Order: sequence, then structure tokens, then C-alpha cells
Amino acid sequence: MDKENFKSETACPDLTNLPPLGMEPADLERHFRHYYTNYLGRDRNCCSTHYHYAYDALALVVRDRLMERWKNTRYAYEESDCKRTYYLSLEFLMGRTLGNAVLNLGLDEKLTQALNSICLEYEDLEGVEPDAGLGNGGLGRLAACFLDSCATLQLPVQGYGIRYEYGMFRQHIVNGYQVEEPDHWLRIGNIWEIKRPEYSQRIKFCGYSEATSDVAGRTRMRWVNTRDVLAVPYDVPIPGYRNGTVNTLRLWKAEATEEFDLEEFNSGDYTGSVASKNEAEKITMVLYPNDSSENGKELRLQQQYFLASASLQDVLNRWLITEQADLSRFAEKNCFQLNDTHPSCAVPELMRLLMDDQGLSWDEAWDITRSTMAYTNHTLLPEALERWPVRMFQRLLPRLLEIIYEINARFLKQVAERWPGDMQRQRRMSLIEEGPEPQVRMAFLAIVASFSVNGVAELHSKLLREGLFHDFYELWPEKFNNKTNGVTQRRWLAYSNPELSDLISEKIGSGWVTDLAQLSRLRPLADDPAVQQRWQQVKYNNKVRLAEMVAADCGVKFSPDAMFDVQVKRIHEYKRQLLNILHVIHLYDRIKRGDTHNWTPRCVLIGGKAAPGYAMAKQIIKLINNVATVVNNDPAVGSLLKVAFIPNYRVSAMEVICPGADLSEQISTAGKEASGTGNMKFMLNGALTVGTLDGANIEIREEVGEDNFFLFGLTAEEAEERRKDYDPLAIIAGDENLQRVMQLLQSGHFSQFEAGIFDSILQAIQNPHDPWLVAADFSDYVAAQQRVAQAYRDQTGWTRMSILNTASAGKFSTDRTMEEYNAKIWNLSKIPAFPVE
Ligand code: 26W
Repeated sequence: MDKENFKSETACPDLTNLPPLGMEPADLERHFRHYYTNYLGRDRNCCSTHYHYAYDALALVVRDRLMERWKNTRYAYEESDCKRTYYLSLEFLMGRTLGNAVLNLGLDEKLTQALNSICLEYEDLEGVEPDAGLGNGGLGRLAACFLDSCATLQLPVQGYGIRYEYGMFRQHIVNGYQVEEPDHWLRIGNIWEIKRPEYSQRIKFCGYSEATSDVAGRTRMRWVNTRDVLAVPYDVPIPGYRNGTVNTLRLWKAEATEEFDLEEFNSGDYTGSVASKNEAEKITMVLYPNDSSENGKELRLQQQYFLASASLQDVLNRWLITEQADLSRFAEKNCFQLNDTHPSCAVPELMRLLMDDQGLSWDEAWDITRSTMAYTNHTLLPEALERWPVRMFQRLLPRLLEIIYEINARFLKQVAERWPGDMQRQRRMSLIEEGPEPQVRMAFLAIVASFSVNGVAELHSKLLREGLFHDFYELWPEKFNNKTNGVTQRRWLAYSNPELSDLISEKIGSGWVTDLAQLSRLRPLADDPAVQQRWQQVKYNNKVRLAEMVAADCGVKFSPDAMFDVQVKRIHEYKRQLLNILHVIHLYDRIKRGDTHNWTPRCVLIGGKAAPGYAMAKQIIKLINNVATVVNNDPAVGSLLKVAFIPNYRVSAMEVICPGADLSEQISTAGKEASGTGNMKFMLNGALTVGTLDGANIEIREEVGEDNFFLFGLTAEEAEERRKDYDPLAIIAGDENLQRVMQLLQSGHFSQFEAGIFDSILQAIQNPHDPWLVAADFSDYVAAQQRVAQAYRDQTGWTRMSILNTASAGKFSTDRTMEEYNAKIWNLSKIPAFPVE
């Protein structure tokens, strides 16, 4: 057919109409051979231990099956004309994709069979895939779990994020210190993304805004003389659990615009223009590795605006095309969930697009913005609250700053009406913080423009209402709500812990995979000796697997007969890894004193990354490693106590760690951990928790019962009170155990030939202004750990508690969390995908 002819055809043939692909082992094997040989161009001389190509071939086989369902999901959403939610997040900590896709497609057994027939091991191939580490910690992993649950619940929710060239850094330990190495995760290519340049968006920076008048003679602002960057989308499939649904995560990459190639290249300054091409692409080059303190870097603000603008334009363009440019129903049909303040430029950006591009009035645009934006807060730490210098905003996003000023002026009028004459309050609530360097308060901007503001655990939401956001709560109590976090049981039990999954399914059926509350049916089995024995055996096997990883990565030998005591999470003072290691030193001291009657052998595992600029966190890593060296090499200690720091903690490491843990350390200073989600993964896999009354720990303890949870420490209220006259020196003087620990540290016992390196840590503990109250909680922590040790010696009692923990984890599924967001915030209908047939 000639090209012109083809174009003028009114009814184009549907090129996407294909017969379904086979799902049987023979189909999979044939397809695998096809990709391996015809697509990847390998031949019989290819070394069979070169797993890379076999991984690629397998991933392509699986991806094809996702593609069919992906298309049918999109068509079902389009044809149902449904309302949709967009989850805007600077972070999506996806981890590996293959195993999860295989599980959710229900291909696990068939694939194992197919691969066995060609002498390949599924597990070997999975290990080839690098983690997609596009996030720091809890907030990023939560976004990934949310997407899994939305697809499983058939909710039309799309993720929008950034396709960082470099994800979370790789952590090495050299002489006990953290060393960061760039994570070039895309180097070997990424099978799981589909580039869609046809949906690219243009993003403006710098320039200035000017007033013009439109055809009707009304004033319209224009943002001109800008330096533009292209946002190119890459789509990642998000499969639901065996339901035919595949949702989308759209990640944006920054590229130089086309004019750049034409004009700038030919302008003579060749090298200069190549440099400015790099300038554009810099925006999505690297994930900022801070998870709790914003550092005010301009590039970070560029990333945030880039994501917000590209995503909003994408949604708006699609809407304008399908609705013939009619915006009247936009707010009914679209919702933007802001994952913390990071994407909160979306507020002024939506206003700008609606007014400047679409010609809406302020009131029309504000109505739409206010009824589509919803904001989730993830932290109470004041240093994590984002504020951007007005001057930086002015230079980079001048038109947005104008809009923020106008939002603020109108908002402060409202405040003045509600509290006449209360200037203090106006200053407190202003979106602009005055001072020598005025700042835009992004959290306040998000609250003012959102119809929903939520915290991520009951305590956290309460503290937001009473503290940080109290003024706003008084003004708009109806906006504030709680949505307790969860985790997806597909990845964090079914996939990571197949043996326990099989045992559970054998006893109560497999309904828990999509209805976690069914785990409560395990309760009556907690005392059944046969179940207990099986349960113990599974835990033992998982401990063997974890011990192998610890041996390989740390060179430390863990005996699976000892108690595995685990704390893995970002390293931060508020999370109190320091308290953990002080307890380890105390145990060491007891061994050295000969106080080992009725001893419970313990293997302590700690892991996590420190923000590269966070000196204290890095010192804490060094201390853990030095303590480990001393303890592990002291013949007097032997197998009574082992300590290891696992390098490069990440999603795929947690998949091995949480099934093998006996004890989960959740020991943050009360009032500081918004929720925690690692705590839920451990509980689900039958670990017991030693923890404070903080974040979701409180709800975990409520669900499992106080007898099955090792509680210690000050409450959030008591901690607040204690800070007023905190005297750590007196506490140390009055606690012989703590005194001895401090003396060991001071004496250089863990820093021989490295005199003084732990001085800053010792000072922090002794500082009356220590916000984390390490000394205050030490003795109660030691007492709780003593109860833990004693409980572990009764293996029957422990196993019973372990089963009860898993049985009580039903609440902590993101399926429940997503149902709550949907019922109270989004109001989406569930849309089944068209079947593949
Ligand atoms: C601006 C730098 C920055 C980057 C990330 C500041 C703060 C963050 C996040 C809010 C840090 C984070 O991951 N918070 C965690 O979010 C989890 C999911 O809700 C909670 O379970 C954790 O308690 C909270 O620390």
C-alpha cells in the first residue's frame, strides 16, 4: 500500500489486535528460545553460566504477557470514562520486577517447569536484575506498595515519578566507614520500561511573566523568554494479582528540546551547546539521597517542578483531547495525591495551566485545584519540612511565585476574617516565612490547596492536628484525616517467604493473598504442636538463607540456632540505632563479666544507609562496625553474641532479611517515626517486635495484644515533658550498666588506634539537649531485651507469639490502606480490565 493512501484511510486497521499468548510451560519455553536465539542473537556457544541473556529472554517472555493485559486495562479505563487518581511522587522504590510480575501473573509454577526443561534455575536468573532503587526509604517503598495494591484492587490509579539515571547510591563499607558509589542501574538496559516520546511535554524554567490581553480583551499572563526542557515519559507496567489488570507508572526523563539541536548547535558555539544539552539532562540524573533533611539545592527544586509540570500537562492534555476542551467535569474525574510536599509545585502549576493556557478565571481555576489536590504528610521532623528561598523561586519559576503570592494574599484574608487582629497567627500561617531570606513553606501551600490532608498512622495524624498543623486544623478540621500505612503481602509474604506462604495456605487457604484479614484464621492454630513445629522449621530454613547472605556480605557466621535480632532502616539519630548498639555493648560487657547464666545466644544484624552529608549517622555506622569487629573476634564471646552490619541495605535484601528475623527492632524516640513500614513486614513474617509507642507500633501492639509485643520507653507525651529538664549525666551516674557501657566507649575499647573517633557520639548521649533521649530510654530498653531473651528460651511460647504476630497482621496490608484512601479521598470505581481472549 502506498504511504499517502494508508494515511487517508478513514478507518485505520487496529494494529494492536492479536490472539492471546500461551501460558503453558511449552509456550513459555518456545517463546524463551525465540527471544534467546532470534532476538538476542545468542547461539549454542553461549556460555550457560552467562545468566544475563537468559534473564533478558525470560523477562521478555513475561513482559509480552504483561503487554496484553496492560493494553486491555487502558482500553477498559478509556471506555468506562472513569474517574482517576494520579499518585505524584519524587520516589518509587520498586526493587526488582521479574519475580513480582511472575507471581502476579500466576506464572510461577509453569515457568519453573519450563526453565527446568532447559536446565535453568529461576532463582539464578532473578538475581541478575538490579533493584530499581528510585527512592530513599519508607516513603518511596510505600508508593511502590500502593501501586501494587491499586492494581490488585482494579483501581484506576497511575503513578507519576522521575526516571533517575542514578538511583539510591550503593553502599560499601571500608574500614568500618560508609563509602558511596553511584548506582547506574540502567547501564545494562531496562526491559521493564517502554519509552513513549509521542507523549513528551515541554517544561519551562526561568524567564519572566508578562501581561497580554486575549481575544476577548481580558488580561492573560504569559510566561516568556523561558529556557525549556523536554520531559520524555517511560512507562512501567504495574500488574495486579491474577486479575488481568496492569496499571501504569509513568517516569519522566529530561532531555534537551529539539530547537536546541537545530538552533544552538548551528550557532557556532558547538561545545557550549553540548554543555547546555547536559544542563537539561542533569535534571533527572540523580536521586537526592536525603530522607529527612531538605538541603535547599536548586536542582532539587527543578526536579520537583519538572515532575509536577510534566504530569499535570500530561493529564490535562489527555482530558482536553477526549473532552473536546471542556474543563467543567475535570474536577469530578481527576484527583492528584501528593506524596509529601515534594510534588507540591503541582498546586501553582495547575493554577497556571488553567489560567494562562486555558483562559480560566482565578476562581474557576482555584475551584478545580482545591477539589483535585490531596496531600499526605510523612514526617514530623521540622528539619524535613520543605521550604524554598523566595529568591530561588523567583529566578527559576517566576510565574509560579506570582501565583503563590496571590494564593497567600487570599488565604491570609480568610485568616484575618476568622481571627480578626491576630497578626501573630497571620505570620505563623503565612505561606511565606519572613526573615533575612524569605522562604516559601511548601507544606502550608499543600494544605491550603488540598481538600484532604492525611498522616500515615493514628499517632502521627494526631500529632499533626495538635502540633505542626494545629492552626490549619482549627480553620479546616474537616480536611484532616488519618490513613495508616501498610505493605503489600504479595511481595512481602507470598513472594519473599514462599515456605511460610505455603504453610499458611495449607492451613487457612490462599485467600489471604488478596484479603489479609483472613490471617486471623491462624489464631486458633497458635497452640497446635504440629503447626508450631512446621512454623519453627520454616523460620529455621529462612534463617539459614539469611545466615548465608550475612556470611557472604559481612563475613560473619550467624548460627540459625541463635535469636536473630534485626534493625534495618535508614540510619538516623531519631531511629536510634545507637540505642541498639549500646545494648549490644552491654551484652558484651555482661559476657566479659561472666554474667551469662541462662544466656540466650543472639545474632544482631543492623543495616541501612546514611545520607552522605549526615556526619553523625556515618559515625554510628562506624561504631556498629567497630563493635562488631571486637565482639566477633573475642574468643570469650564465642557464639553467645554476634554482630554484623549488612552493607547496601535495599528492597531485594529485605526480601531475604524479613523472613529470617526473630526480633524486629522498632525503637525510635516516641513521637518521631511517622509510621514505619518495616515494622509491618517483620510482623507479617512472624517476627516479634521490641519497640516504643511510636508510629504504627502502637497499632501493631493493639492488634497483636500487649502480651505479644515487647514494649519499652517513654511515650511521646512523656518524652516532650522529659526534654524540659533532661539530665543524661545523672541518668548515667544512676545506672551501673549504662555507666560501664560509657566507660568502655570512653576507654577506646572499640577504637584502638583510632583515638577519639567516637567523642561526638559520647557527647551526643551526654548532652542535656539530646532530642532523641537515648540515655533516658536505655535502662527500660535493656529490661525489655531481658524479657525478650527469656521469652526466646521458651521456644513453644515464642513460636506461639510468632504465629499470633502473623495472624494479627491483617490490618497492615496496603489493600486496606488503599480501600480507605479510595472510600474517603478518591471515590474511584473499580474497573475490571477487558479479558485477554
Ligand atoms: C526533603 C528531603 C526529604 C526526603 C524524604 C525529607 C523527607 C523525606 C521522607 C518524608 C522520609 C520518609 O521516607 N518518611 C517515612 O515515610 C514512611 C511512609 O509513610 C513512614 O512509614 C516513615 O515513618 C517515615 O519516616
